[in-house]
Amino acid sequence: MDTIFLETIYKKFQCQETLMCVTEITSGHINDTYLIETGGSEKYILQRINDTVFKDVIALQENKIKITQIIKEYIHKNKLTYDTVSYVPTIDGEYYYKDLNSKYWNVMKYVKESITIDRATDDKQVYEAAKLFGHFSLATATIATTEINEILPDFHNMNLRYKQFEEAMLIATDDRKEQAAKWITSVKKKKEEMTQLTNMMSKKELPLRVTHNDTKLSNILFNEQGKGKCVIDLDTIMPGIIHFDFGDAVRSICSTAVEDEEDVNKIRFNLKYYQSFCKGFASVLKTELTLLEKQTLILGVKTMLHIMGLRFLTDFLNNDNYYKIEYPIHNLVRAKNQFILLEDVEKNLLSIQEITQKAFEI
Ligand code: GN1
Ligand code: MG
Repeated sequence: MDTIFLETIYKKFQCQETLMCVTEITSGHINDTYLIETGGSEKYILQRINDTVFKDVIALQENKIKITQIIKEYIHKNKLTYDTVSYVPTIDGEYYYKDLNSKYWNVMKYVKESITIDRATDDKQVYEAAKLFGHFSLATATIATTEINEILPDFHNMNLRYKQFEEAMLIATDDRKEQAAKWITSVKKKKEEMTQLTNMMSKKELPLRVTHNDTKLSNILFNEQGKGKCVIDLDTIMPGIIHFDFGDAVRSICSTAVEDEEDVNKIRFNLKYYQSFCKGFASVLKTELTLLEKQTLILGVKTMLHIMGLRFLTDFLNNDNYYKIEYPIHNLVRAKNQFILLEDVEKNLLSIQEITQKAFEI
């Protein structure tokens, strides 16, 4: 996007420093994100919110402000060294700006001395990530789920995702269906097992919590010494079940490959990382989680791997109208990656059970 235009948007926010340089950050699949470097000591993140996905931006911003406030208080009260995202208001005092094309923008302060990681490279990072997501859950347990807007209703509801898959099958080209044939057959077979958590949630068998719903590794900021610093990307915070956050984090953190690795031989479930993740998560949440929650955590891992694969596959069948892609079969590669990782989880189920039971004292 044009720098002059981005500068005009930047100036609508209460940022004092002169804009010097704009760089696009391309890792997200949904919003358009830019790093703003300035003449002063602060840097900013300017983001155009995808309003096809996020239809109620005002409710979205309301959630983000509420959650950052709660996290700030939790960190202070518990004397933790973590940080939180901090949003910058516009000149008019709002936390979003609507441009002349009716597109919505928001600005965050860049968290100083922080780095992101796409693929875990040591146990310590994994343990740190787990603790941080654990604290996110404890911090947000201090407010009622009814205080949080349901930004994307049924986001992790498997019935909705199967419905969207079935609709995509009706309009998909023969060519795309042929390329994805193996995985189409496989998701059809797994429907019953993969819908179990959704059913338990509808029957209110699992406690509703405030969940982040996008707990991938790249949504954590680390400091340069590898210590977890801050949870970012607060877009999808909604009422949910702990499995969404545990499962989503494990699927991304315990993989030996990035989410769009094409070489299936490189995609494995790292048991050592899983052990570190469980240890870190349990160190914060062991007494908070119910027995049934703990007993079904592994189903959470399988479900989140499956739902991500299913959503990528559906988008491929829909001619890629949801996620940003960099090449024609990108979504199919992503889907296959998640399904292969799920197969490896299934192969290692006994060890995974043992690790989980030990860490959570089930
Ligand atoms: C999307 O935009 P990004 O990368 O934060 C998606 C998540 C998926 C993720 C997969 C609103 O998140 O659900 O887990 O891609 N967010 C939305 O990497 O659909
Ligand atoms: Mg996200």
